[in-house]
Amino acid sequence: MQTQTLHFSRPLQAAADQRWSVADIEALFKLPFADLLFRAQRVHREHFDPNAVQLSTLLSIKTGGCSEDCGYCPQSAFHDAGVENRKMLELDKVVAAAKAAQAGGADRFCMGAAWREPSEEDMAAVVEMVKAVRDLGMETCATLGMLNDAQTAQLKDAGLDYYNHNIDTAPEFYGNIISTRDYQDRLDTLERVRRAGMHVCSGGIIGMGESLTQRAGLIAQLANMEPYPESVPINNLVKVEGTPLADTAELDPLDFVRTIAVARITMPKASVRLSAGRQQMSDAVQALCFLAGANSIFYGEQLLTTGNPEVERDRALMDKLGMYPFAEKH
Ligand code: SAM
Ligand code: DTB
Ligand code: SF4
Repeated sequence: MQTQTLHFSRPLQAAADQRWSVADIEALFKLPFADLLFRAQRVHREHFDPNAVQLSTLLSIKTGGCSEDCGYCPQSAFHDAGVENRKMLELDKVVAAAKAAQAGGADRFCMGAAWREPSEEDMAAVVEMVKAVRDLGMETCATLGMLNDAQTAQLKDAGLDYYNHNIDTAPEFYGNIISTRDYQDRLDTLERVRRAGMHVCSGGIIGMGESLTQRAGLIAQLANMEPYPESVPINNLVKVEGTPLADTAELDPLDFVRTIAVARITMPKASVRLSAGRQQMSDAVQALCFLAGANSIFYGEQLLTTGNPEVERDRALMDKLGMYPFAEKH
């Protein structure tokens, strides 16, 4: 990648009414690597303990057979990725998984479902799950697809802390990846989540063949939300055999690190989560991601249908880097 040194008129911390242009963000991406990381690290240290990492554990409460055609996703009914369709997990299984996650050190439990949107019956079951996980004293998160106003109110009442709903990529690239919904559908759900008073968790996937401008476009969409999401998962595409994106060209890991840094600079107070793709990442690249401002990970052997590093590997990595779970020190 061609790099350039730029002097920005924009202060380090943009005022609330300032919007990030795609060009500004693209210029950040093109900074020399050391300048970009230094700037990201400085912003990170202004707002966070740089050695603490927040741990979220994921559980797929309803797997496979989804009616959306997201090109990256092994759970779409449009692709044959060998994922077995399962009915919704029973409440006791969810509670057992949450207790195990808590015992392992996770402070947030995220329940994911392969739905375009939940039905009324689905919602009744999820509400019970949210209440039960909350009663354990964990933070709760769910990702269930599109929601209407009644559903966001139900989740808020149940005590849901975060709702994850990714915008995934830039608006211009969205149609290349998904055809069964449009960008505005995602933005509408996020707006409803915000209005209902829950924390917003929204991010995207890097390495789907998007251009640098489109990568900057994704970050601009997130950073210009008012307010920007409290939690921003940055996923490295997990290439699953049988999905349309299985043969996408390999992303340079340093470009992934750059994306984390740019997210940190443009969304200084957000929790930036180093999300899918960690299993394939070396410890060195993950360390660079933390240096670039990532301060949250998915913790536990499994994401939704694909693998994540073993707990032992993550514990060893944190020890090696002198890092500790956020919940242990705060
Ligand atoms: N169905 C709901 C939805 O789409 O919002 C919730 C579950 S969906 C699996 C949650 C997110 O996982 C997607 O928005 C996408 O960002 C991410 N994801 C899915 N497959 C992925 C893959 N192969 N690599 C990286 N991220 C992926
Ligand atoms: C997010 O941004 N990444 C997580 C979570 N939010 C729900 C999901 C990653 C899924 C990776 C593919 C899989 O395991 O099926
Ligand atoms: Fe369904 Fe979500 Fe997968 Fe898209 S990302 S196919 S909506 S489970």
